[in-house]
Amino acid sequence: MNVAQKLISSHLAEGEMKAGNEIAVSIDQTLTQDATGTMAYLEFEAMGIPHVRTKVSVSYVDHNTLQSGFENADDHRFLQTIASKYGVFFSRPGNGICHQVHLERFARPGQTLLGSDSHTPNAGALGMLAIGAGGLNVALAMAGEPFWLVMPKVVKMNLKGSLKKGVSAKDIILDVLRQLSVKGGVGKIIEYTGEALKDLTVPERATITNMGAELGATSSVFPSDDQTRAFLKAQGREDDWVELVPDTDAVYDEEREVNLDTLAPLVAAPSSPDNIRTVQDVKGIPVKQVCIGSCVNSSYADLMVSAKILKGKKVHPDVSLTISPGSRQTLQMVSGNGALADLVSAGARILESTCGPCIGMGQSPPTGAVTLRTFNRNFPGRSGTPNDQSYLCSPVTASVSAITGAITDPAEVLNGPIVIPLPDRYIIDDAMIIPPSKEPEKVMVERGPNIKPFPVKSPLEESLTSRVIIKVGDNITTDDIMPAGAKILPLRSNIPAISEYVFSKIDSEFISRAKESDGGIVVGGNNYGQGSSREHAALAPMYLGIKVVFAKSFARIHKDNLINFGIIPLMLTPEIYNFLQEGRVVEFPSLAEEVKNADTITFIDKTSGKTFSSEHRLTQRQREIILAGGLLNYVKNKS
Ligand code: MIC
Ligand code: SF4
Repeated sequence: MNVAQKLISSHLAEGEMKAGNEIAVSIDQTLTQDATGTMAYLEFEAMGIPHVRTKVSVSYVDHNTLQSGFENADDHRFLQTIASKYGVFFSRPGNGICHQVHLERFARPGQTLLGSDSHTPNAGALGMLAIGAGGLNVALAMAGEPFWLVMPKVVKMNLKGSLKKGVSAKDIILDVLRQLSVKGGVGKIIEYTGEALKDLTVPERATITNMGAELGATSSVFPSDDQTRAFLKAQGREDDWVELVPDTDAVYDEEREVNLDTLAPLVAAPSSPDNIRTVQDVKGIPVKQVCIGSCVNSSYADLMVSAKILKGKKVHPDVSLTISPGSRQTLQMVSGNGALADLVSAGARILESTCGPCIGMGQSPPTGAVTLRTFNRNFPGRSGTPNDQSYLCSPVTASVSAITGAITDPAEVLNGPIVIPLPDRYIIDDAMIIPPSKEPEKVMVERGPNIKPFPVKSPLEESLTSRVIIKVGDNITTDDIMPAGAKILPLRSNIPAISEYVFSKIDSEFISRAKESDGGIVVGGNNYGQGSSREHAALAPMYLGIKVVFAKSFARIHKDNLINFGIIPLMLTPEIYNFLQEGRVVEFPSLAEEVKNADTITFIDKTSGKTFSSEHRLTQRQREIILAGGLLNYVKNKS
């Protein structure tokens, strides 16, 4: 078996491990972050279970820390008190980005992790099966339920050779994105092997597994080997180490490779993480902002690389350079050894250890300007500036460019490779991780006025007549469906309020049409709903009365979220895609009956009387969830 199969088989709760089959895996650990966590804990609370049933569950606050009004502060109090009551560790705001802190302090080789954030596979760097999912799935995992997924294919990604001057782990994953595109990982686990692994540290591996999310992959995983052991030892957790390597005769569904010897520094050009160019291709483009940080590139080594490059230099007068350390541990390390002083003296603006600019929480770039970011997503407008020009790159490329004021090839300007050895011992101080209460019955959950009850849906109607109220193209992201940013993110606990922003960035009339027709139908292209795990991209449309989403294909997490909230995902042929223009009214005469017993759903165009049918591709379990009106109803009906 390969590593992915070993992890799945040791956690298999139901089903057969054959690619394409629906299987259930038991979950050892969960993580939530504040922007998805408030809903996840409201959902968990609604299940009436007194204590989480996982080995470890952690609630992080890292997205919404701007606190420009009472909303975020109220959410933080809610999250802290509910964590304490139900047996969840609480990582306080300021302690760091969930994926970075989880890697440092909790992730364990051989275990499973389900997180309500799409970059949860970051922990796959430690030989863990780590999967991103909607908040409701994470709530169920906290309740001890296994997680259902389609058994992925396993891709062997062979890393040959070794990294050369100016080239880093980020360039490896950008190369994989060049090979596979933002939909090439759907239904797959990417497993890394090869001679290059012996030199790749766990934080470097995490850069690679993190951005597997941009491939649409179910997860990404590295073996657990000597590098893993060294990292855990430096984190004072050597006892958590177990070896986990593929069998010598392991079989994979697909094989690919990246040759590190010939790899050049790369960027993802605007506005998709798979729009890959070599830095050589784009060098010389003037840059007005450089941002170093986010869960993909904010480790101790990432910041040290920047500090080494910037030491004794000054940031270009046209560039605003921001640094967001991934965790308090990282910040303590670089402040203790003087590297932070080098960054400050070069002119860097030091931000909190949070997601910050990655999710549009401040630091939107100037109009028309290029922003160069070490982040993982450059979806249109995500930075907060309309028509933004956001390039993604490694900390090495970002740092050399911050000095020159233009995109610069580090392979050309550096004298030699910059090697940052793994420290023998990281600074270990878990004071900002609060363990759950020993007297949970005494804990009062605090709820501010921003926390509104969870909306419930009724069972699926027998028939439906509805209007197409929006038609979009390929690769629509959850940022398009339910934008984030400093104005909208604080409303994550308030579905009625956040619903007002559905599709607002791409169609300002959408909401009025949805209200006029009391809901409606959404028509999308390929890879609909790529990106985030935010269930709000399904929950808010459900609240608006959307019952059906047609698409040529769906991103995995978003499709699950639609089903979880009782919205039917229907497959489109190119012919039906062309036919379903905005404004068309269609009738589904036997909706519930067909969801229950048929593989296709019939619908009739009200103007021409023409009849069509679309595949739903729902498993038996998913059919029942849709019929019940969503996963919460389904679970309640079962118990
Ligand atoms: C993101 O990177 O888009 C987020 C914000 O981390 C999301 C989660 C969210 O929307 O809260 C993700 O990737 O799942
Ligand atoms: Fe936070 Fe950005 Fe990572 Fe999402 S991708 S968890 S917003 S740092």
